[in-house]
Amino acid sequence: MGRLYLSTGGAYTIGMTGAPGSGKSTLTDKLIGLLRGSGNEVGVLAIDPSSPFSGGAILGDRVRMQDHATDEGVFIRSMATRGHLGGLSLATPQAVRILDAAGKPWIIIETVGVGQVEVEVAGAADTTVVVVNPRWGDGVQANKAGLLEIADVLVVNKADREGAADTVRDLQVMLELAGERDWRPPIVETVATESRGIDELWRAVLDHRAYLEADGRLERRRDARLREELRAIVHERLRAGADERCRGDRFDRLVEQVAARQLDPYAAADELLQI
Ligand SMILES: Nc1nc2c(ncn2[C@@H]2O[C@H](COP(=O)(O)OP(=O)(O)O)[C@@H](O)[C@H]2O)c(=O)[nH]1
Ligand SMILES: [Mg+2]
Repeated sequence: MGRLYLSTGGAYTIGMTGAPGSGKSTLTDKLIGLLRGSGNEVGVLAIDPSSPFSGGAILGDRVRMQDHATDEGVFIRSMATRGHLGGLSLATPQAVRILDAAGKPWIIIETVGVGQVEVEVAGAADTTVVVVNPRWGDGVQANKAGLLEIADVLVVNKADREGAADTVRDLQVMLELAGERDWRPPIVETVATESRGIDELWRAVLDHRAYLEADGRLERRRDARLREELRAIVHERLRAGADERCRGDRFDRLVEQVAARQLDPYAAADELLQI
């Protein structure tokens, strides 16, 4: 991973997040089609927070994007989040980095926008697209989950269903209440299954990219991310080191001494932390 890093930096990442079933994979599939149509290669990382053995969503993603499965210009990787050392927040940038080093200029990261870590990971893309559906309260749910805060582009997918206009209005009101921002997230209505609104969605992504690239914002965003990643790596190593110290004979002996009131736990910790 260390060596790969030096060959990275060429990719632009797009995060797709929202509730399960909101249409992220279908939208991703359409965006892949659009990008391939203009000769661009694409890497896709579909992150499923459940176990690889429960299958469900991962199989769903595969089925949804199978049109592109045999296209050499597209690389789709489904990734379960369990079993990764350091969890999602470390595993995702690593996986993105591989696709980046492989020369994919566009990388789409699909994550379920449920849970703090998932939302953080989704917000770590260059452009974050938040997908909601026309359902009473869907926008409110997204707001509660912190998704509106990380949204650069808002999508009301399944606009073929009743209430899309109401949901757009709800989102507008919530954005206004959230106060002034340099970038006002555009709201795009889509019907992914019918490829409707996909061009508008892509236009919104490109507009946001142009905005970021205009005066060093993209660099600052990426710097902040690197800072976070470096911090996470150090945390992870220190945590592993701590686990290492908290087992074995020396640890057992100290526990006994603490239990016998010969030593207090703080002094025992001091001793464990000495080299
Ligand atoms: N009616 C309608 N159904 C859609 C639309 N987009 C996706 N779906 C369906 O919604 C379901 C979930 O879609 P999927 O892309 O797997 O959602 P994900 O879990 O967010 O990735 C699938 O059955 C899709 O066919 C849409 O715009 N309109
Ligand atoms: Mg999906």
